[in-house]
Amino acid sequence: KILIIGACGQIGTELTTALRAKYGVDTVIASDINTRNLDLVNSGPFEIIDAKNYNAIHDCCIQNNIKTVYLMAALLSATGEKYPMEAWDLNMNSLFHVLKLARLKVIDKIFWPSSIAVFGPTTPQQNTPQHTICEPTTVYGITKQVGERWCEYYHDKYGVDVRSVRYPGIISHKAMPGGGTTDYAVEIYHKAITDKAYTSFLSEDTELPMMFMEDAINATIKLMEAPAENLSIWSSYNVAAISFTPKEVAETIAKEIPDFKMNYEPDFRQAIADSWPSSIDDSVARKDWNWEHQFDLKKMTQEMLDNLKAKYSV
Ligand code: VAH
Repeated sequence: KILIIGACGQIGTELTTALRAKYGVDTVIASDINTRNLDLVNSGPFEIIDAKNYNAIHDCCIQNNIKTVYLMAALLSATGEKYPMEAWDLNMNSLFHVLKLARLKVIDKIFWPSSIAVFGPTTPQQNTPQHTICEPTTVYGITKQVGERWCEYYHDKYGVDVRSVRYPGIISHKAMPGGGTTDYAVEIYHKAITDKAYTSFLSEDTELPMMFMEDAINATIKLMEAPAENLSIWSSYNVAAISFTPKEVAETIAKEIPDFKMNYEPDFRQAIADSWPSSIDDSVARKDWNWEHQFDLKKMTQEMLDNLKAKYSV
C-alpha cells in the first residue's frame, strides 16, 4: 500500500487523486497534520499524521502494510524565510523518519520532492545543468540541497530506493499553493477571473521555471515506475517544462480576458526569485526515464481559465 504524507498540500492533493485512480482508492492512505481539505479526507482512507512524528509514521506503515511513501509535507521558500527553524525541523526530520523506515526495510520505496530552490545566485541561470554549483540562499533551498545529499547517501550506503525530482514552480487550479515564491503564477489566474486585475509580487521580467500540475504528477509517477537500473541520479532529477515571466503569463491571460489589468509591487520574494535559475536542462531525466512535458504556456492558461471560470461561476 501507499502512504502520502502532506496529502492536503498543493501537490499532495492531486497526487492522492492520481495515485488512487491508478492503483485503487483503498491502496492509497492520505495523511496530513489536519483535515483542512475535507473533500480529500472524505474521498478515501485518511489519517492525521504529524510528519515530524516518527512513531506516528512508523505505526501507520506497520498497521496498513505500507511499502511506498510519498513525503509531500514541507514549509516552502517564503514561509521558510519567516520561520527558518520550523522549516528546518519539518523538512529535515520528516525526511530522516522516512529514510530510517526504508533502511529498516519497513517500507521499500520513497518519493521525496526537491526543488529548483537548491540552486542559488552562483548557479548558471540558463539551462541549469543536472550537476552544477548549488549555493542556495533560502532556508527552504538549504533543506532541499541537504535532503538531496541524504537521499543519495541512504541509496549508496543502505540501498534505499528513494527517488526525487527538482520541481519548478507548479501551477494548478484544484488546491492553492502555500507560502511559495512562485505562488504569483497561481494567484494571477484566480484574480484574472474574480477581479480582472492582479498585482504581482515579482517584477514583470522575472523569468522562472514553471510546470502545470498534470505534468508534475506525470513526472512523479513516471519516475516512481521506472526500473531502478535505468536511473543514474539518486539525489534529485532536474525536470523542466516551461519558463515564463509575469509579463508573459499576463499576456496569455489578456488574450482570453482583454481588459485584464496587471500591476507590479515586488516584495521580499523578489530576492528569492532572483536567486533561482530562469531555465533548467532536464536532458538526464528525458534520457533515464523518458520524461516529457505536455503543457506549454498557452495550453496551461487555457486549462487554468476554463477550470477556474467553472469553479467561480458555481
Ligand atoms: C516555492 N513553489 O515557491 C515552491 C517551489 C521552486 C518553487 O519550491 O517555494
